[in-house]
Amino acid sequence: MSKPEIRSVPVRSSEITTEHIYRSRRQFLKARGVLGAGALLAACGPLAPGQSGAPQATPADLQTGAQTDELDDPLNSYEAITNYNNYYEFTTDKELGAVLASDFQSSPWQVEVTGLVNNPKTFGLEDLLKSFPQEERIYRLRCVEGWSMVIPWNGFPLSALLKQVDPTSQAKYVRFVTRYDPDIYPGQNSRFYPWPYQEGLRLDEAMHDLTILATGLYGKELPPQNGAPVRLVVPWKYGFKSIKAIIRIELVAEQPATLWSTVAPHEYGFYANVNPDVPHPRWSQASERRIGESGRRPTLLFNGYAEEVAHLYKDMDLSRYY
Ligand SMILES: Nc1nc2c(c(=O)[nH]1)N[C@H]1C(S)=C(S)[C@@H](COP(=O)(O)O)O[C@H]1N2
Ligand SMILES: [Mo]
Repeated sequence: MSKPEIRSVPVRSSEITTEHIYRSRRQFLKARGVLGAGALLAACGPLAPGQSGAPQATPADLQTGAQTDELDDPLNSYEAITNYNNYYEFTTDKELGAVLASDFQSSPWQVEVTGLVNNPKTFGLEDLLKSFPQEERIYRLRCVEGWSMVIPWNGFPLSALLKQVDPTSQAKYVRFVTRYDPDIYPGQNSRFYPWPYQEGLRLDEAMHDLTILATGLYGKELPPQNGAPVRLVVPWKYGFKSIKAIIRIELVAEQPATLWSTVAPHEYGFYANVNPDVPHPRWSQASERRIGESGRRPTLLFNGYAEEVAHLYKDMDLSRYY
């Protein structure tokens, strides 16, 4: 992977005040990793794009680490995010997903939301885009294998969708299912995995504001290899929880089975919260390789989102769950 370049924007003395005010506002917005699409472009220079003297944002600027997450780490490039993937329905080779998924038809697409809900509903992709205001969320994605990226997703909180279907009081968990069709997904011909890919969250995790359904990245529609047309993103958990190409969301009473915990229950738990102190049985989780960087960096508890999510697990022994 190529190293992201940081472009420095020359600042004239007359602009210093503007720059200062601009930055503090941006720090504030960044504190939650939330910036609108306009802010994404504005982040490329001290003046708004289009104002005289302001550098125009170009697609290249969006890919060069000109913007950062709330911990001040540069975003990974569009190139890196879309050419280094885990998508076992297509391939187990991270660099082949982009190639093998390129013809995937993600339209038309429907997501059935069903189970223990008062208003079961099937959403077309257009309904999802229209009914729920799309936001940008800049999140770290930490794969259980020990690599990570910073990705600017577009999408909306899963809680907004769940509120529409109105879970009953029996609903305690949410189950997510990826499409099953071995004719289009070559990997689903492998008998080693219990297809279709399934994942699950506890209802309070699913309702947490950080949990989103992503429909795009870098302001473009979601590429096939990243889970088009709609995928889950749960930034404080290992990447395998963030299931791609969802066709069904089911509210259930019991903890659902997941693909990875069925394949290897001692290696991939249901909770799978990022935790540097709980090693995977075959490797340490204390550090990680940020794609685009050389060397390793320390892994953060809950992937750096502890302040937001630690309360969800106050009754759990964190050393037992991963
Ligand atoms: N349906 C499905 N979802 C999936 C996977 C998969 O193989 N199939 N891989 C998971 C894993 S292991 C990771 S790390 C992330 C990778 O997401 P990305 O390719 O967008 O970076 O997707 C997750 N979601
Ligand atoms: Mo992963």
